[in-house]
Amino acid sequence: MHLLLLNGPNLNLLGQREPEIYGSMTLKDIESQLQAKSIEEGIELECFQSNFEGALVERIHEAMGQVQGILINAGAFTHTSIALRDALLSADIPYVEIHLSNTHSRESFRRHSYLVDRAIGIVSGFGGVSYLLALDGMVSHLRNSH
Ligand code: CA2
Repeated sequence: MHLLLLNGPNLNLLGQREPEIYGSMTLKDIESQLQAKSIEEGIELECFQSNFEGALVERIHEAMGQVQGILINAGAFTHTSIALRDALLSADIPYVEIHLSNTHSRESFRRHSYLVDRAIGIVSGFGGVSYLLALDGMVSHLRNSH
């Protein structure tokens, strides 16, 4: 099984600012934790972060036919990007939406997601643990549907 972890804008700053909202783990910490779990499960995991919408769209295009599942924290693009939605849907790769914070307990504009209605599921509000739960959910989805 080959999975792709995508992180969107500003998530490269994790651990450096606003720890009360986003926790104190860096993106590298989160990626290492997920890599360790993937190795245990015999899964190949690639990680990619970008602050650019087009770069994320292109990474999704490259994943077509190569990866079986995408774990995505699209950051603020979650709430704005029809382009990311279109890329995910045209790639036809199952995906799980991830958020560190509980997007429903914050400003009302964070309650809308362009991705969630076509996601396998969403994990929101558990800090770095959201990513581990999303990996578990994706693996169980793929193992039970193949
Ligand atoms: O809770 C999440 O994971 C979010 O996707 C994070 C996005 C936010 O726009 C979404 O509504 C919810 C923001 C990521 C900003 O990341 C930072 C990390 C450290 C310091 C400052 C920003």
